[in-house]
Amino acid sequence: APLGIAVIGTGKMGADHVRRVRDLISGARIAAVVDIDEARAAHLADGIDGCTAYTEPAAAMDDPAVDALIIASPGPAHEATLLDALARDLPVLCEKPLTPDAESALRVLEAEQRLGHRRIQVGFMRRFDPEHARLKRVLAGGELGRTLLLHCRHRNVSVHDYFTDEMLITDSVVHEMDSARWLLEQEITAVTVLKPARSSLSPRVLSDPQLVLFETAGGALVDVEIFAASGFGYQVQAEAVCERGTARIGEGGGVGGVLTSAAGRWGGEIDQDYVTRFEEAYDREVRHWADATRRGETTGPTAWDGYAAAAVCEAGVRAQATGQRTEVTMIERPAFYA
Ligand code: ISE
Repeated sequence: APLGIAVIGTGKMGADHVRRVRDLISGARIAAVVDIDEARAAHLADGIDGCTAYTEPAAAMDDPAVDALIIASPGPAHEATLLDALARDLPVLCEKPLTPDAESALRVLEAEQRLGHRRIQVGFMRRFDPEHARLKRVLAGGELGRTLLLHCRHRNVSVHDYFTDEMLITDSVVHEMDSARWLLEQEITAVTVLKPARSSLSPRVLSDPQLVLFETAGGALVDVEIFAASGFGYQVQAEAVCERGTARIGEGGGVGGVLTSAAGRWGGEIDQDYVTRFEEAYDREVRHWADATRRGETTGPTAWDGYAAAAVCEAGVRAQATGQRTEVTMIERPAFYA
């Protein structure tokens, strides 16, 4: 029988995962959708054979048709849902962030360790992006030598009115926290945040753009430009500066990176959104998770990766508020996650 998946939280990302599982993932089906907005869940469920709508995550977990969960609710709701899922030994693909802070992430880590086997894959989708995977292979191959610097740019077209300075760190730069840890295979030890003059075009509550600097355990430096209301496009770029050369991704505008010449201009289109820029990454991520789950395995980014990112976020938020270089506090990596 196909893997019965419940998608919890049917906002932009959750609804996209529902469509993805329904249309693209063989061996899996949407058995349930959950949203606090009852009408929204019911409307989504209506279009899918054998799919039940719920307003409570636990009710979906107790549905015998549900074998596994995709959590795409807002970050603050994740901890309770994850603990309920672990109590039932249900496999989970949890959108980032694992939880919004290190303390709650640690509680999730401890619960998974008590269970005795991994059940959580965290949705750091960049690890499944073909460009990021190629960069990872180049750096891991060792021909360029050690990576000394990683320059990152992360630009969104715009953000919701409820977006805050803090969310620039916890919602957006959290991706660079994971990709830097993954690409460099080092933990992040300290964070500094600098703010240039704010763009007069950015939402009034936001100091945008910002520059976030990570120091790593191996002595590398990572600088991240986060520009949430760039107005022009969705861009994620990275350039590793290594002892014997550089490696860089994200130059094409996404959308296949086609370069056109016409009407006295050259260039190409730029993606406007992460749902399209990382479409292939999300497809590969969910397929990878569903396939592993059907084999009874859990692979991909771990709850430890989610915890480490949460610990760096905490330092980042403090660094942003104080203007001071802030060291990251985290526990030693448990052998369970070695
Ligand atoms: C959003 O939540 C994401 O995860 C996107 O990848 C990121 O670019 C955006 O800034 C976040 O708000």
